[in-house]
Amino acid sequence: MNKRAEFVATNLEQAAFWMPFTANRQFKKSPRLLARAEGMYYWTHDGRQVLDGTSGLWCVNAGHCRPKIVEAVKRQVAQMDFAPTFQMGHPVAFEFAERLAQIAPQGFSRVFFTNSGSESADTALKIALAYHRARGEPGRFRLIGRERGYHGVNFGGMAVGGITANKKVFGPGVAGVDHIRHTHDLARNAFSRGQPKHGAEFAEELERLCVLHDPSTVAAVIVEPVAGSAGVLVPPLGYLERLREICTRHGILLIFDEVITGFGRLGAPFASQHFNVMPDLFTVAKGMTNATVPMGGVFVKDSIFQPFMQGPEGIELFHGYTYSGHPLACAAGIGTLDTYEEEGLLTRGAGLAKLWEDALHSLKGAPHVIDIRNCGLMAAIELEPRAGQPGRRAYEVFLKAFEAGVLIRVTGDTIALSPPLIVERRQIDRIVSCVGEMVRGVP
Ligand code: PXG
Repeated sequence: MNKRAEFVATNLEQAAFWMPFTANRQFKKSPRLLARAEGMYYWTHDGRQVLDGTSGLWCVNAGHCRPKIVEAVKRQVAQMDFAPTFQMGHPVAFEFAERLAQIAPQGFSRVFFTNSGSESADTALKIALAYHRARGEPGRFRLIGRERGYHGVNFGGMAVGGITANKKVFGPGVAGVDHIRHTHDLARNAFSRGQPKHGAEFAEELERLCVLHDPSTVAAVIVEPVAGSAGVLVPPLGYLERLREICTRHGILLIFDEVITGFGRLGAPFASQHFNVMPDLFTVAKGMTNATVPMGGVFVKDSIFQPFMQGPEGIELFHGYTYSGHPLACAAGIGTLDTYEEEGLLTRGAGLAKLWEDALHSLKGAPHVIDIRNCGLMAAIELEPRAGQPGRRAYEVFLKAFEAGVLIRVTGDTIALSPPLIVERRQIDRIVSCVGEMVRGVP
């Protein structure tokens, strides 16, 4: 154990680090510490190998410490650590944006850089509002999200998000926000393989809200093509198409939050391509730089960008972050795209999806398992909650799996899986058999 690992292993109860989305007191009593990573694996501070079934937090799509990315970051940090992008520029940011535009769906010719998925969500909402104003429709101010949606933790994303725990102690939030219902429907769709058959009609709720609020007041609708944090909710067949139609009919912008689904997770570079439904804007982060350096972005269609360029001379969008287009992040991003391209990772999931689906669905019939969902290289196994202790059963599975050397995620009583896109068959088998064993082992 090195000195740093020794410090954290012995002193955690009084540690200064206020950990995010963590039960701090519980964690610090019995910490789980990761110290090294390579390819499909982490190693704990005491040297145990752990298979990464979650790509870190849905973000290390190419696997850990990939040489091209590491080299690109090293070169960049030595050459130019930081450069401003407000009324200044640097070549790496321009180059990365061009590379991104090349892999984006046709027509998404511009990208605005942020530093996280949360910032991307807030940026996309602000662009949507400003766009309508630039076109002379300033009355479009409403933002519509969806129950169980997750768009990060900043005020805009929190407001359109639909996970109660993430909102309830933070006040009234942003005005003019409403939500359509989620698409989870266990009664009709349990154990669906890929897109569930039932539920396209849930999109009609958008029509209902349009009638309620008057569609001419609605600026944008934001959804995750596949809801991630809420437990991998795959859109029912026809659902996204219906949302698209309703938005188009009423002049409402459709925003896809592709923070998880972007960069190959579903077997295509972006979910819009996988589902063949195009939004007007979409957000990314996570896999954009393989999580090596934090970064996010908002892609916009040319038709969204142009009205900004036709306004008065001067700054077209009063928005941006000190670190928008940070040189290290852009260098990491270029190294990431090189790696994705050389290894065909942005489409590799398509070839593995069936194997992944079959492996996961082999757990049907295991104790406690009430649903299994999958799409591309994402999956969820929903467990029946233990009476009076929601979330506890899945959390125990998570702890036991980690002890056994496999990292999974849990959200409520749902186990979520999203391995790096370099995953091999034997590793899929290991993840699934470990989860199966642990699920069978918990009361
Ligand atoms: N949008 C979506 C769809 C996300 O999944 C964000 C925005 C926010 O990104 P940042 O970079 O600000 O965290 C996310 C983040 C989980 C989990 O396992 C999911 C996320 C983050 C942490 C944990 O449910 N998604």
